[in-house]
Amino acid sequence: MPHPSYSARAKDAKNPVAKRLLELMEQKETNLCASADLTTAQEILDLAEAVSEEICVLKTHIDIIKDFSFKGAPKAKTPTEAVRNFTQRLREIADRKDKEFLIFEDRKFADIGNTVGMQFTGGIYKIAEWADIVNVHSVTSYATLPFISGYAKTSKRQIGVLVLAQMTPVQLAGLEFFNEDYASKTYRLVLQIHKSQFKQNLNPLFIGFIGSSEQPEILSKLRNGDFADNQETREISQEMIIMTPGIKIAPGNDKLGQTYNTPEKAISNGSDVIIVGRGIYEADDPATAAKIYREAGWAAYQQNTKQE
Ligand code: 5BU
Repeated sequence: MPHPSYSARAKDAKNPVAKRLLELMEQKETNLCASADLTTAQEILDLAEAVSEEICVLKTHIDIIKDFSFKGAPKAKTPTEAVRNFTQRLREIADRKDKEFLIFEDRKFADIGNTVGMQFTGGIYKIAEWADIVNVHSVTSYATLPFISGYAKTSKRQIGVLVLAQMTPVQLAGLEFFNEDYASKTYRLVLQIHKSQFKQNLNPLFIGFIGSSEQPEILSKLRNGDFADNQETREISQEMIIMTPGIKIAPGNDKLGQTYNTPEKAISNGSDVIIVGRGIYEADDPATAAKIYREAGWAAYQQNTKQE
């Protein structure tokens, strides 16, 4: 079944980050998120520059960076200042009008609310000051969300939260943790909170899910709202943006269990944004690789979208 376009969904999106992302995807004609899993600030800034025209989102793991120095960085007296110099520079690259993209810190929060509060706003990373999007594990989201929600209400920065309904890899030591029951519970929890935040005139925090194309039937159900218990919920779930890691043009596995599927498979089963790490940053020419992934993702989107 063809899906509504990103721009049609942008009109209904209640979270400003979701709205901005959907608009940006349509304007830039890209549903590609590059995952910058590099360990020096300079490499990440170089990658961000190289791929900025091809992407709608850059995904980071701030806690894998071992060196925060970069060319032209102001002098930093403390680790917190060194990190802030880097995140400010990254934001400058992300906010350039013609090449804009959003920043997604893939922190996968999973603790009690008080601890997540400190992880989100504090430490040396101060994620809340620079990330547009963060993600949380569904299994602890009941505890983490009130904090992020409270922060979003008082802060001027807008934030969107993705919840892990699935993960890659799905199988861990032969046990399937991320099954249909897990995805369905995640969906129902997210939609329930999303609707109640909206009805209370709060900015809903959720913008969608992490979904895996390793289990395409579950991904499709997330997209089509098949886990909804009524029509209203089903319709609202069209706003939810599904992002999918584990993407490579050549499907397969890595040595540590990561599983790869193609951009076409992810998008045709209902994903909105493909997340590509090593397929881009390990390529001889990351800009060209990003262009190839962007074109593959965009062609798949056009094939699976209702013509307006
Ligand atoms: P890769 O090099 O394309 O395999 O990198 C995938 C990235 O996506 C990497 O940063 C992972 O931490 C991240 N990831 C994932 O692989 N699976 C998941 O379910 C989630 C994130 Br959420």
